[in-house]
Amino acid sequence: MMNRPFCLSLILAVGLLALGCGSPSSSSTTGSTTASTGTPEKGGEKVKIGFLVKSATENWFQMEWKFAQEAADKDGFELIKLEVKDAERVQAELDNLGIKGAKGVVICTPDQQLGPAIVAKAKELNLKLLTVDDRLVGPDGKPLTDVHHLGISAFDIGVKVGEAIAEEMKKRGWKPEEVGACVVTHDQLDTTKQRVLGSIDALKKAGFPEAKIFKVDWGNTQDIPGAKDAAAIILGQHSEIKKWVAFSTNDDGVLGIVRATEDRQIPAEDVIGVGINGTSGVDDLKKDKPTGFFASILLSPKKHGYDTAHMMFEWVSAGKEPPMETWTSGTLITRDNFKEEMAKEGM
Ligand code: FCA
Repeated sequence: MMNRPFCLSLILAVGLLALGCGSPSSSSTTGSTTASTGTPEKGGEKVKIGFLVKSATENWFQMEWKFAQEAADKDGFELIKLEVKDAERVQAELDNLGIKGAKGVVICTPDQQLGPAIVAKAKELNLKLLTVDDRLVGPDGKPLTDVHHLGISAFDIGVKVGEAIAEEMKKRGWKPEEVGACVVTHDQLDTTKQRVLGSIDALKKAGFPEAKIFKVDWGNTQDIPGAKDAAAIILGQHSEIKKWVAFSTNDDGVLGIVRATEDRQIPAEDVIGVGINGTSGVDDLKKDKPTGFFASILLSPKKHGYDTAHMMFEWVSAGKEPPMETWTSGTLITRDNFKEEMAKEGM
């Protein structure tokens, strides 16, 4: 039997908890946001969900966060947005989420190889885990298929890029043998490898000679200046080639290649660059004068941001498990249709 003073303090403690006292204070981490409406969790505190991305400066991830925040505002949970550039940040921010009492995390990892470490940490902290964009892999390099994931159909989207390039080459009357393909890639990241393989496959099917496809590694910091430096190497090695097509894992890679062609005074009409994402390439499509950035495959940051955050909320608050795998597709956008297509995606 419980003694009377202990029993009284227990009742008091339970009462205080019910009033929301003694619970962890609301977030003070940089970039974290508290939704303003919605249903509070038991005890007066909102459900907390982390949304961790590998780059806070890339437009794509800013858009994912924007849409994830819309889900948080609608569903009434607190979204904690954090950038995780390396293994150390991933561990530290997952620990922070644990301290804050978060119930789940959506993550685009900076390194797929962190798979087992992320899974172990999430388990230790009792965080439900959903990966977005870049899939976790195990020590054998194979995807961790028991971790819920939402990503793009990488190979198929790469094919769309290759087909768009081949079609535009035809329209411009280019002969495949007079053209070079400049490809900025990072094969260690599976989604990148698949996208590029898809584009190469489509180009080869359209008669593009494999020997004229020049690949260069983007390195670990995948930004526009990095892609530009990488592309400059290829363009410098093949100054005899006057017409270029350009593709990569995303818009930033292609924008880097296009900027490198501009540096070498290659006219915009002699360059056909097709990106993926739509989120940063659109800035070139908006310019008055066309650049070498001809088109992009617009993905859905809404599905990748809103849907993942909402699925996580449903999982932690109502036990509704998301599908193990969700694969999204994309739509070709050019200067002609980008406004309508982006409006359809809420952008
Ligand atoms: C990867 C890329 C991003 C975006 C996303 C869907 O994470 O690095 O640019 O394409 O997949």
